[in-house]
Amino acid sequence: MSPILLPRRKFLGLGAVGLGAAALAFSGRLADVPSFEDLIGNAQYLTYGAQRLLGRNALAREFSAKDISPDFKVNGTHRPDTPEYEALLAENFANWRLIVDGLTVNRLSLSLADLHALPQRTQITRHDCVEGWSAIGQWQGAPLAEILKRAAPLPAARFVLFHCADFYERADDGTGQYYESIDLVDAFHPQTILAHSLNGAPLSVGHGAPARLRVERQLGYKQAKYVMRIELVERIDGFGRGKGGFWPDRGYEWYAGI
Ligand SMILES: Nc1nc2c(c(=O)[nH]1)N[C@H]1C(S)=C(S)[C@@H](COP(=O)(O)O)O[C@H]1N2
Ligand SMILES: [Mo]
Repeated sequence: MSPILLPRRKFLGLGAVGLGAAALAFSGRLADVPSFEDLIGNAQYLTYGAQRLLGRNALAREFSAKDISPDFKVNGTHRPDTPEYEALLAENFANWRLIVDGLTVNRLSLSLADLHALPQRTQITRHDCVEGWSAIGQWQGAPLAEILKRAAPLPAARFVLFHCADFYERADDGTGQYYESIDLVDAFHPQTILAHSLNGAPLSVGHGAPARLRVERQLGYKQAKYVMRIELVERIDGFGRGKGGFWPDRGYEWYAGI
């Protein structure tokens, strides 16, 4: 086989999720499935593999306006209890800045107006929490792909980490700040957005104001609220307790595919 064929095929695969030229730099990494075995447990690796076979780029089901749940439960943190968050909230997030950094060519600092000025996507999807409840809501925000394209991930980047404003607990080992992470396949999935609105209104504090992740092929705990910083990293084992997220650190799977 010509050595040129394989990279080209990988690139064509990426095209299906709507990647631009920026993706070329890390296209080789995305297809490097076996290396995930080092980072996540064997059982999870099987789940991850199965999802890949079924097509990680497939879309989550979208609903119509009549399906929107009259009540969308607030779960986890209801209001981050830090002076920093209270100060941002008091100014209606005028001084909030979303930092995008780590393994990127450009470090971004985006205001809420910047987030609104990016290309937008609106989607009506179902949120499934492991605790056994679901709710359908209409989310609007900027595709994470649009944000990442502007930051331009370096070739070493493999995961996208979301640092949140809230401490869900204050554990003795210093962990407890909410965080989550996804891989680049999900990061560039067309339904993965940084949402600023739910059902046509700015996010309430309960639902993650001013911005939260929607990664629609995964469970509720992956939908990080109160996102303050998006960090591109090569490995996820250097954060929290090393499993890539607040709940993954406490026994839930890192890859929560649905
Ligand atoms: N920052 C942060 N994000 C979070 C949580 C949290 O406690 N803090 N809880 C998670 C869980 S378990 C669920 S089900 C959803 C709940 O989102 P909602 O409050 O908008 O329903 O947020 C997820 N994201
Ligand atoms: Mo949840």
